[in-house]
Amino acid sequence: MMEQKRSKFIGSLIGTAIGDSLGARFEGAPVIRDVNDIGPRYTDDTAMMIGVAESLIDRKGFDYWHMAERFVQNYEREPWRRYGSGPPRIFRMMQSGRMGFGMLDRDLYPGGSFGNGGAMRVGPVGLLYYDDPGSIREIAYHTAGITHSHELALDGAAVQACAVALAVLADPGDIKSKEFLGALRMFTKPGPYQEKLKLIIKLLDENPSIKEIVNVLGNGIEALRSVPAAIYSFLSTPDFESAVLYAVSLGGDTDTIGAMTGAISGACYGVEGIPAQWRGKVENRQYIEGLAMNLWEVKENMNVAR
Ligand code: RVK
Ligand code: MG
Ligand code: MG
Repeated sequence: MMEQKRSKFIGSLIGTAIGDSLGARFEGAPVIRDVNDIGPRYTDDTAMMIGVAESLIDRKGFDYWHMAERFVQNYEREPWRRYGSGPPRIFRMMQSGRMGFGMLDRDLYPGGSFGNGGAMRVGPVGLLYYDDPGSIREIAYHTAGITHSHELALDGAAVQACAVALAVLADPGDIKSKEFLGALRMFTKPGPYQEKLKLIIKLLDENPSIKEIVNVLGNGIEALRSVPAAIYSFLSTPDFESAVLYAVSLGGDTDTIGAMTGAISGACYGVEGIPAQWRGKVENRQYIEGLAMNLWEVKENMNVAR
């Protein structure tokens, strides 16, 4: 049982990098030609997920300032990872001394950013708190809020983190989609995300075309138009490979929908469920898998301390 959970932690982090690298390769490409040929590099989605994991491990839980500083340091080291337009500007504000009370994104966008940058990196929060929905919501909000304070970005991060947590709890040999969605809906606040989850229940019975899925769930850079697409990609497919390929085939923000689908699917199927060919090609694989093992150890120690 313990071994299975540990494998799920590794699967989720490496799954994020695979979905991101595959999606980055095919961003803007109308047809996927060689599905095994994942891109050589992951992008900001994985780089920021790594920052979240590093900080949770270093601090043995969530520490706002530590995580914010880690985001800035990781960006400084690798500014070329194709970040969204907001975060680098927020990092510059932080470097000029404006740590403030968060909400720096409100200088850039009215009401804050509703981009998917908060949701794309939140997987490690869903892993560390997979058995604690209250902490998932609180820490997903705080983690996203460093750069994304719009309600739709915060709720998107919470829903994505909860999907990762439910995937940790799911039996990979017997995923019950309706139960999974029922639990996710119970967790989700009434509003636009709950509406999307209701639509997913219906869509799963209908076997719709990609065009319909994009029309109904979206494939964009907004959290509300990408988190539901990732959840659908996971639930409508039987294994890790088909989930991530499906996510990328939706087009649009392919690296991010790929990364989020990879985080959920990897947390469900575990590292054994990930094709060796993909796993072997991921940039910084050993480092990312090491982080997952360290995160698992933090979780085990939390359980002992309880
Ligand atoms: C390049 C109007 C808003 C908005 C608001 C739009 C990487 C803006 C990753 C903004 C992901 C974009 C992606 C992204 C992650 C957000 N009003 N428009 N209130 N809030 N937008 O800048 O980290 O790919 O057009 O916060 O969420 O792979 O440029 O960045 O695909 O959403 O970037 O929001 O981006 P940002 P992010
Ligand atoms: Mg990206
Ligand atoms: Mg993207």
